[in-house]
Amino acid sequence: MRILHTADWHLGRVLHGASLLDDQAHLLAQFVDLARDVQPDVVVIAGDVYDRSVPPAPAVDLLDEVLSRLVRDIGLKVVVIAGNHDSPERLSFGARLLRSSGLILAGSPADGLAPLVLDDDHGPVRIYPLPFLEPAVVRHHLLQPDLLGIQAATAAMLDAIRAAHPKGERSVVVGHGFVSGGVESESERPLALGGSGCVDAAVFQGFEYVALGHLHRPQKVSQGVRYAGSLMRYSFSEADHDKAVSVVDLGPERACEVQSVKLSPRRQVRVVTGRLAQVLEGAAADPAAQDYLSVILLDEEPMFDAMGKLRAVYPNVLHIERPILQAASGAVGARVDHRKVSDMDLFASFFADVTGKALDDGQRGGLVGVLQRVENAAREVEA
Ligand SMILES: [Mn+2]
Repeated sequence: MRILHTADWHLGRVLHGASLLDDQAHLLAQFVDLARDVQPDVVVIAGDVYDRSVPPAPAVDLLDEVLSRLVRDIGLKVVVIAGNHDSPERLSFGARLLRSSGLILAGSPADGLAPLVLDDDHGPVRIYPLPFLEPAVVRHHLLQPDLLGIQAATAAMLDAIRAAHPKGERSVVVGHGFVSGGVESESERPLALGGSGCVDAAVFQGFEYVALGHLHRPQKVSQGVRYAGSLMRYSFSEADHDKAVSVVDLGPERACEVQSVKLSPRRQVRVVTGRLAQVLEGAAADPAAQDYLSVILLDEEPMFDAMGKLRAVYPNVLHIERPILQAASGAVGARVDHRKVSDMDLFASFFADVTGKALDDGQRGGLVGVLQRVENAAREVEA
């Protein structure tokens, strides 16, 4: 039994003002080719298909095209679950009609109890599509008003699945959430305030494979419990992630074999560090000058229009960071009322903010002269 596992496509995502839709389409074209090549028994997309509950129309169009190619053109079975970014109702529009075509769209916890049943030489395999679980929705669905928190809600849903699962048959769960032991990045939206969004990996005991979505770094949490990772890097905090999709081969026994396949992004999301002059100079020999960049500038001097200069050579610079300014503003500390600060102190603080250094005696002396001339000029105007 072969499963092609992917997650977190976040279609329609905007990174620092740049729409990533063309990049997503480029990667999904490769994904469709891969699916045609490896011929899985099922493709699973483990949630956060869209970036927003009301996705932009071109994102809906793209998903429509990719799903039609997989299901209609190649004849594959596809299981899609809603993640915490998706609207369960909108994502599962038409689900009852589409199921007979081989497309399973799961939005409600009830869908988790309606598995896709597949067969191979070793017998049946049941694929349980469990969307992101809101505890309130699970309480209502299972009529268990005392279920509090995502851990309890997930455990209860999995118990219901186990109770209905025929003994001796193999089973796969598709899920979306934060399973403890996984490593986070900056672009996953917290599932619950205060860290209670975490689910213990032990609740998945007994399933042959658990195809997870939510965490953006591809990773194995425990035996048979895996995050496929996101389609591409969705924040600069993911600049060290090697994105991939997982080809999972499930044998007759518990063990499964996983192969990671990398897709090639049209533009990479990465971080460049250096002084402005170095970065500008390096750009000429950079074959990937179209990448989406965050540039960390190490210069201490004030600079004019760094973004304009960088974009002349790296057109897709999306963000500039200057550690020296952050350090300086940290040192200035609490906000003060500038009307109560002398001109000298106000300028000294501005100078420290921009350069990270205090005014030296010579500079202070020079400034005293300038301030005096300004004051004299102002007095003359008043008189
Ligand atoms: Mn998510």
